[in-house]
Amino acid sequence: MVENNGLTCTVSRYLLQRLQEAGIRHLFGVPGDYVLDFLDEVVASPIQWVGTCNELNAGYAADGYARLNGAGAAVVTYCVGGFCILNAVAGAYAERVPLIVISGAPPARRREAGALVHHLVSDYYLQLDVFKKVTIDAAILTNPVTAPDEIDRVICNAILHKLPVYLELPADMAHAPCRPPAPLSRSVTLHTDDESLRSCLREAVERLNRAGNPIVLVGVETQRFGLGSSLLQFVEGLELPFATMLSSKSVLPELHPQFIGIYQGGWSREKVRQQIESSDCLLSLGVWKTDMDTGMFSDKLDSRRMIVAGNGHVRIGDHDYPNVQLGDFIRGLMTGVHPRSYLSSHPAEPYHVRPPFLPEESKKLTAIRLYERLDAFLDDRMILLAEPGDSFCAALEFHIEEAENFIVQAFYTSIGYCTPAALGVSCVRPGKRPVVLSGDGAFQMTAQELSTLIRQRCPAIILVLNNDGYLVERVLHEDGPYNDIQMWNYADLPAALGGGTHAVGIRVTTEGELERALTTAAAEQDKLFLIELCLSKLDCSAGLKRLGDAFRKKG
Ligand SMILES: Cc1ncc(C[n+]2csc(CCOP(=O)(O)OP(=O)(O)O)c2C)c(N)n1
Ligand SMILES: [Mg+2]
Repeated sequence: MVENNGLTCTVSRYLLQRLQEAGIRHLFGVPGDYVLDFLDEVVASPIQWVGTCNELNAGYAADGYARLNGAGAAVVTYCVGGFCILNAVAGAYAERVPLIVISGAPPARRREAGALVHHLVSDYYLQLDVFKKVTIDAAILTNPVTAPDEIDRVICNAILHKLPVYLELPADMAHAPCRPPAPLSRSVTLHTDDESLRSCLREAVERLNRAGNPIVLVGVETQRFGLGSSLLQFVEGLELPFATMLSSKSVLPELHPQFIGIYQGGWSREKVRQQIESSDCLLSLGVWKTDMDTGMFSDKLDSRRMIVAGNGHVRIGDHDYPNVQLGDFIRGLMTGVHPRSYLSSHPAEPYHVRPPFLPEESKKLTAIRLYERLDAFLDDRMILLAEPGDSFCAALEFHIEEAENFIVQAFYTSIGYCTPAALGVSCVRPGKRPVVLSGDGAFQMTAQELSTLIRQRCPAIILVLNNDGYLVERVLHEDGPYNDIQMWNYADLPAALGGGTHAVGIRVTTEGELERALTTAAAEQDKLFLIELCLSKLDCSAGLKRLGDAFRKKG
């Protein structure tokens, strides 16, 4: 009978099919009775289920996955799971990551009766209402006739806008028959107005050709919209110098001779700051002027000398051009702008050369020396994930060549993101090795996910900076007891979590020990390593020191 009506699919299978079309091969999450029927369909599908220790971590794993894959998804149960993943969804919204959340829910008969079922908070629409605030689109799939269209719309919106979405699947809908998926008719590219594009290109090309020292400032949006390769073609074709920011670090290769450094307002290296702020035509592409990217708004950029493109429009001086997508603008600039001869007048500088590192066997480990060594240790087969704290202050200075080899939550800055995100990264890029650089405080937030990394046989390298507490808070403000945390034996954790011979914990206190730990980790490619790096309580990178000085100066 079902066949006769053309209802050859079920809502679960329809959803799984669309997830696969979005490139999703793994689903992260925690089961609960309201999603078990859906999960049975997941395990019967080609999508791999990756159970995490809690839903927040599933959200972070799916976020890490989405950053490299174009979309990621997590499955949770009603409210207890839904509200646990909420912080990860808020982070994905702030950072523009297409994270798809699928939540189970009580069946219709309970909802319609207003029954007091387990996990209910107040009314049956509470979770949907809350998620509407942190997603671009959200729906409860209450009707199998409309569910396919709702699924299509919601998933396309995630991919189109690079923002999270929410789908609630009541338990009785999982096996409900529905029409099978037809080829997707929705567009997943945002619209550019041709006339607006032509006009802004005319003015931009004219300005760039007239400029004496044009520079491209590359922002994070270029990465979110996958524009790295067009951008590289553009700056190379025209031989334009470029700078990146913390959130867009490594979107373009950092050993490139046209790379001038990372701009972070008044926190930048002096030479980079001067170059950017004195350019007579700064082409700002997809820049978000966040506190972290502008050195707490200490940037001094003169909008009269700028071409600013991003978030669907272009602004040149005081002229506004709406409805111009960044990719179309960059591609348009490739014709019309005259190439420069930047390289002949600017030979590559020592900034582009990695300094050799010579360890001193029994010298106590210090932050500066550690970061110097880590910079040399990283290679193109590793993806570095750096936590807020001294980790990302230090990582900012590392030389990273490939766009996808650096992941940071530079705007939302929720500590604890990186260890679970490494799980997602490892699933989506099995040929690469995630390297997490985490403070001890950040690590303690989501440390359970080490267990899933072990279970999934992820050969991650987790570097825990053991400086006995919340150093960044100690540096930015007068210290207080709220910055202290329990001292863990971090290196013992892989064994305690059942790591066996596959997961190794190493405690490092000297330069010699660091050398041996890194050499072993590099040699044993298929094992997970947790390397505990013991540092003095107030020892930090030059970057964090600069940041602390700037904060204190402001008072
Ligand atoms: C989820 C969350 N809670 C609290 C904060 C505030 N916060 C920012 S950095 C930090 C301390 C980080 O300490 P640690 O991870 O040990 O790094 P360190 O500063 O020592 O390098 C805290 C608590 C945050 N960013 N995210
Ligand atoms: Mg710390």
